[in-house]
Order: sequence, then structure tokens, then C-alpha cells
Amino acid sequence: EDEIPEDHPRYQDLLTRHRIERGVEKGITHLQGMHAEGRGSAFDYLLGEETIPSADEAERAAAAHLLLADRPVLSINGNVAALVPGEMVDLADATGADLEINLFNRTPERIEAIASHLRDHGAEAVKGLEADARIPRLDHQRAKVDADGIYAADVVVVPLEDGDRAEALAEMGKTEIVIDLNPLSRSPRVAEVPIVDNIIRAVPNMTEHAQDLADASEGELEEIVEAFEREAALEAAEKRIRNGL
Ligand code: PTJ
Repeated sequence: EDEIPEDHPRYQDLLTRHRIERGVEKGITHLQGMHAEGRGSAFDYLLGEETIPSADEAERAAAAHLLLADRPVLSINGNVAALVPGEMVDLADATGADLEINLFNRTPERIEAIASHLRDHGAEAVKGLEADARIPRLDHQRAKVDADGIYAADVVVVPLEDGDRAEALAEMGKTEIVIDLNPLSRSPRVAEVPIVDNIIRAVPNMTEHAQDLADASEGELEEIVEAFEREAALEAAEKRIRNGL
């Protein structure tokens, strides 16, 4: 990372790519994660590589949801762990959420590598190692979750998620917050709160909103949640991308 000049016009994009490459080298990120990153990068370019106003509103609504939740969980995959490990720990601290490793391409080696990477970045408790429950209607490996984690959660943040799993979690009745740069992909479309933004910007901004709302009353938080319009947020992102073209 030291080799990337900060004044490079595409600094953030290069940094992101570099982190994913390092993640693959360390056994944290799956090779497919590089393709996911490439797709994300193209959408971010069209969005202007900035948090658009509708995404900021979604990030505030997401923070309000997490603060109102009884059992909030932040789901971590190989891309999330490589890109924003410390930032996810900060968001968990600011909202009282648990961190749970939940992999599409699950292997014991990757679970272990990600857990120790998160601990290196300040995580005290990491869930997802036990995997003693299953998400209904998904094949065995992809369905594995912790009984006292995602399975029992009322609000889950699922960044860079595969569409089938996002759909299955929504069917379980969970309030889903999805971070995905592609507003047309299935995951943001099934989410209660779709955040169309780069995870690198989205997570620190959610933490800031959560800190800002730390003393807000339940009523104020509920107002924020209710004022958020998911369809409008998806439309605003799509419009921005079309303009970017
Ligand atoms: O670590 P694993 O085994 O759980 O695998 C994780 C990946 C991401 C490989 C897996 O879930 C996957 O293949 O996901 P998809 O179907 O490629 O979806 C990833 C979505 O994330 C795509 O819509 C991308 O546009 C989006 N995306 C990629 N990078 C970012 C992003 N969204 C926000 N911020 C990013 N930096």
C-alpha cells in the first residue's frame, strides 16, 4: 500500500485492488473475490467514486436500524475482511453488533485466516466458526451460520452478498442491510436498506452516523427508519450510473 501515491487520481481504486490481491495471497479472499472487485470497481467509476446523497441517507437509516435492533449482526466474507477489517470492528463497537464470518466458498482454512485477521484488527469475539444452524432453502455449505448469530439476528448487514443468500435471509424475515455497488443486482433489490456505495466509504460513514445518533431516542431512530425509501434510493443510484455513462 505504501507504493501507491496518494495523489494518484484513482488512489482509492488502486488501494482497493491491492487489498484484494493481498487478501488472496493471505488465504482470506477467494479468487472469485477478484472478479467481484472488478465488477464493483466499474460501477464505482460510473458513480463518480463518491458517496451519493441517497447512499448517505441509506447509511444513516442503516445505522438507525442497527441501533434499534435487539440482535444485530455484521456478516463478513473474504472481500469484506480484506477491504475493511478494522472499520467493521469499529461499526460493531458503535452499534453493539456481533461480527460473523459467513462465506460463500466456505473452507476451514479461510474461516481461520479471516478470524485471526479480524482479531489482529481489534475484534474480541468472532462468530461463524461453530456454524451450528442452517439458513433454510440453501445448499449445505452456503447455508451454514451460527445459531446465536445470523440465525437468531433481527437485523443483518450483508455486504457484497450473493443474490440467493440475500433472498434466503430476507425470507427468514430478517431486516437486511445490503452494501453493493450494483443497484441492479438481486441482493440490494431484496434488501430493506440497499446501500449503493463502495464498502470502503460506506462502513466508516455508517459508524459516523451511529456515533452521531448514539443519544437519539427510540422515536427519533424510528422516524429515520420510516422516512427512508428503498425504491427511491435504488432509482437514484441507477440514474446516477446512467448519467455517468
Ligand atoms: O468470500 P466468499 O467466499 O464469501 O465470496 C465472496 C464473493 C464476493 C466472491 C461472493 O459473494 C460473490 O461472488 O459475490 P458476487 O455475486 O460477485 O457479488 C458481489 C457484489 O459486490 C457485486 O454486485 C459487486 O458489484 C459488489 N462489489 C464488489 N466490490 C465492492 C462491491 N460493493 C461495494 N463495495 C465494493 N468494494
